Parts: sequence; C-alpha cells; structure tokens
Amino acid sequence: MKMAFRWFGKNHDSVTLQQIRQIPGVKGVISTLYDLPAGEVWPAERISDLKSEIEEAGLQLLGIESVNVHDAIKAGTPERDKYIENYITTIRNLGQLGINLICYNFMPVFDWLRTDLAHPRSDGSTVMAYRQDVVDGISPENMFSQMNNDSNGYLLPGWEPKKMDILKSLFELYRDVDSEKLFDNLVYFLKAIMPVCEEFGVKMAIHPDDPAWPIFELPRIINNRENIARMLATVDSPCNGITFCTGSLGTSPGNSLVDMIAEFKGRIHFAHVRNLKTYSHGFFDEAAHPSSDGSFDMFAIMKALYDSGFDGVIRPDHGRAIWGEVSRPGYGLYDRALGATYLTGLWEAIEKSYPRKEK
Ligand code: DNO
Repeated sequence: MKMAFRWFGKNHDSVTLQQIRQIPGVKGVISTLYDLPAGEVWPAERISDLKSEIEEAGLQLLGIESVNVHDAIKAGTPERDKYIENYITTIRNLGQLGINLICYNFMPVFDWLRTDLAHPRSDGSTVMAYRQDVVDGISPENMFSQMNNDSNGYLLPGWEPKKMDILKSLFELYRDVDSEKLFDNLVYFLKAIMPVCEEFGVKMAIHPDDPAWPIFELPRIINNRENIARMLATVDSPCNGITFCTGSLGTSPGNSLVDMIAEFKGRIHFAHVRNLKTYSHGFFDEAAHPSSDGSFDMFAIMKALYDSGFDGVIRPDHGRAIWGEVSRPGYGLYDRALGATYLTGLWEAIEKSYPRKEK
C-alpha cells in the first residue's frame, strides 16, 4: 500500500510539497495539471515538469486526479470522438512517463456537491456538510455562487465560475440523457480508451458520484453496487477499475462499504478513505478520519482493503478545517495529515496482526 496526499499544484494549493514530505508514511502525491480545461491534450513536457518538481521534493507522483472528461463525451454528442482522441493522447503521454493511475469521474456538469463548505462543529472546527432540503430549494446557478463564495478563494473542481456562463447550454446537452444513455456513453468512452491503457499499463479509476444520487435532475450512475458491478463487467479489462471513495459511496445508507470492497477486489485501483457523520438519508456532515468521530468503522474498511489484497494507493480525503488553517475547503494540511497517520497506523496494525502469506 502506498499512502499519498492530494496536491493541486503550487499555484492552486495552500499546502506545499515540503510540508507533505514531512508527514510520516506519505510516499507521494496525487496531482493534476489544474489549469488545463477538460478535453485538452496534456503535453508531455508539462507532465514531465510536474513529475520532476514532485521528485525534487523527495516525493513520487503516484497518480493523477483528475484527467477530467469533457461533457461532450459524457453527453455523447457528435464531438465526443475528437475529445476521446485527445484523452487517448493524454493517457499515452502519462503512460510513457510511467504514471499509471488516472482518477476521473462521469458526473454530468458538476463534480462533488456540499451545501455548506464550513459547517461549525462543537469542537471549534468546521467541516463540509450536505443537506438535501437545501439542494431541493436552490437553483444550480445559486448553488454555483454559493460554492464559489465559500471556497476561500480557490476554484473548486467542477464548479469553475466560467461554467456558470454556459450552464444553460450544459443542461441542454443532457436534456435527453437518462441514466441508461449516460451508462452507454461511459461504456463507449471506456472501450475506446482501454487499448491504450492496456498498452501502457495505465489504470483508470472512476470516482463515485458524490453524493451518490442524481442532483438537479442530472443522472448519476456510479453510485451503488449494482451499477459499479455492471460497469466493470461490461468493460472487463483489468485497467478498468474504480476509486473506492468511502465518503462518496457512504453517503447512501444502502451501500455496504465492506461488502463492496470484497466484491470489487482486484478492480479497486485507488482508495479515498474518509469518515462521515450520517444522519437521515440525504443529510450528513464530514468528520475527522477516526471511527470515533463519525459513522464508519474505519478499521473494518482498511481491513477489507487489506483482505482483498489491495496494494495500491490510498489517500486521506477531506479533512476538517482546524487550528486556524485557511485552505481549499476539505484540503488543508493539518486534518488530512492526522488522517494519513491514522490510516497508516491502522494499516500497520492490520499487517502485523494478519500477516499476508508469502506468495
Ligand atoms: C472531491 C474529490 C473529487 C474527485 C473527482 C474525480 O474532493 O474526491 O473532486 O477528485 O470527482 O474526478
């Protein structure tokens, strides 16, 4: 297992590589070329510069989160083939530089959604929170403004203000796209990119929908056991896998995280491990990573990953804002560093208690 930390790049993150280097157990970062819009080819030199910058800081570039998928591909418009070609070139450029993990999502228009980016807790920290009744009572436009006003000045993936200008046309693009169509479009994309992934050993790790249900009447399909199993079976390549994000899948009470890990054994290429405090369906707060702070049994989750033979990259996920830190919401240094050491500690205890048999 390799413990990683998400890093958005030096102009897009309050956290530095030097700080990440000092978190015990963290071997590398998961990063991206944040300024490149979805659909553009990632030039080999840009990737190589990013990799060198990270290696010079004593860390490894363990994967990309995200190479975003253009809405033409998700909606299945006639322009999709051009964007798929660009995506293939990016995969090849990454693969040639030895970067073999790509996290992406297939959520129409947006990415993850929270109704409050700084919900106060009794311990004096703030967390991100979700209230379905708020989403039900707000327009996508107002949601946009709210997300951007509360983001401490950072651009949030999927909520870029320039998207606001084309929001109507984006919704229009998906007018006839129901969940079946979206699934077909995902399959079309995956079938087109798998040959290049297989050639370079690049693992695609789709991120689940967060929250795990449709929002603003846009379909969402990577949200439960059945849908994920169907996606993996339909494109049955070892390079077609998932990001197992506990905080996303765990928003839905029907998802048994431990059972899903066992079922998707071998196809989990990347894990985002974090905790939530869930209330009734559609209402939750994010929490610190330890089991005692939220609703999930983090030991059971890590043990399930270990038992499945998981040997990939894990990263702590959203943290609380603590100790006065101001950062990109969910992505400060302090609480995620606590999360990383906690998860590393759980893993060490599991490894020592249940040694894997030598092959
Ligand atoms: C949220 C993240 C997501 C994730 C994308 C992957 O914090 O987990 O934004 O990076 O959905 O494309």
